[in-house]
Amino acid sequence: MTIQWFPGHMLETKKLLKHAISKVDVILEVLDARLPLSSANPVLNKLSADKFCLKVLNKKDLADPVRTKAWLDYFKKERNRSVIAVTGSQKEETDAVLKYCTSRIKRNRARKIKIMVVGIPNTGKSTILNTLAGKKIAKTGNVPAVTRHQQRTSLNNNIDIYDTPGILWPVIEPARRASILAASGAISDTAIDYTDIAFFSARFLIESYPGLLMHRYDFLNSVPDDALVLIEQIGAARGCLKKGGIVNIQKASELFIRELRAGKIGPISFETPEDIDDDTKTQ
Ligand SMILES: Nc1nc2c(ncn2[C@@H]2O[C@H](COP(=O)(O)OP(=O)(O)OP(=O)(O)O)[C@@H](O)[C@H]2O)c(=O)[nH]1
Ligand SMILES: [Mg+2]
Repeated sequence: MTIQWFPGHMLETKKLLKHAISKVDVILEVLDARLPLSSANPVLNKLSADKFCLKVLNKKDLADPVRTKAWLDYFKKERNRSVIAVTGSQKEETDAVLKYCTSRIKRNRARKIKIMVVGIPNTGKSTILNTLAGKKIAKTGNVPAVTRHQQRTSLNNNIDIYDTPGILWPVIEPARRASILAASGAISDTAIDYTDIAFFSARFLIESYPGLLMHRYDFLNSVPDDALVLIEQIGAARGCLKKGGIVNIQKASELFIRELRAGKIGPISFETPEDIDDDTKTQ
C-alpha cells in the first residue's frame, strides 16, 4: 500500500517554508513520539539542514516509555539537532522546550527570537503553541490538516512563534511507513482504508504488545495469531454486527483504530531506533 494525499495547502506551505526557514532562529520539528521515524518529513529535513532544529517527540503520554527513551538517546547523537519528549498540553513540559530554544540562541535584546513549528499533520503543533501561549490561539483537532495557514504569535519574552500547517510529501511509501502514518492519524480518512490499517495494526500489536491486548480486551482467552481473528473477536464483543450476527469488519476496524489512536490499548510505539537499519521492516 502506498498513500497519495497531498492537498494544495501542503504544496503552498512547502513553498513558503523554503523561504521562511532561513529567517528563523530555531525550528521545532514536532514528531509523533509513537513513530519518530515515519513522522519525520524528509522534505522538512532537507529544508532545515543548516538550522538548529529541536525535535519534539510529542504525544509522549501515548508512547511506550522504554522506546521513547531509546529514541531520545538516538537523536541526541545527531549534529545540529537536539531532542525532547513532551505531552503537548503540559505547560511545564512545553516551557522546557522554549527554555531549551532560548538557551541555544545568543540573545540580542533589540531583536525578537523567531521560532518556527513544523511537522507532518496531527502531531500536535498547534496544541503546543496554545499551551505555550496559555490560551487557545490556534485551532486544534483530532483530524489531520486542521491548520491551513501559517500563524504568528508573540509570546511574552520577546519571542515570535510561527505555527505552520502539517505537510506530507506526494507519495508515501514504503507500505509499512504508509500504514504506520495512517494508524497514527496523520492521513485523512479520505485517503485510507480502515480495514487495511486495522489489519496492519492488529498484526503489529499481536507481535509487539500481546500483554496490552489481553488487558484491554479481557474477553480474549488468548491472543490470536491471526489479525482477522482478533478484529472479529473485538467486533463480536463490542456489538459491531451485521444482520444475522455476522461481524461487520469495517465497523470493528474503525473501532479498533479509534481505540488505538486514543491510547486506550495502552502506551505503544510503532518504531525503535533499530528499525532504521532494518530494511525488512520497511517493505
Ligand atoms: N494524547 C495526546 N494528544 C495530543 C497531544 N498533543 C496534541 N494532541 C491531540 O492531537 C490532535 C492534533 O493536535 P493539533 O495540535 O491540532 O495538531 P497539529 O500538528 O497542529 O495538526 P495540523 O494542524 O493538522 O497539522 C488533537 O486532538 C490534540 O488534542 C499530546 O501530547 N498527547
Ligand atoms: Mg495545527
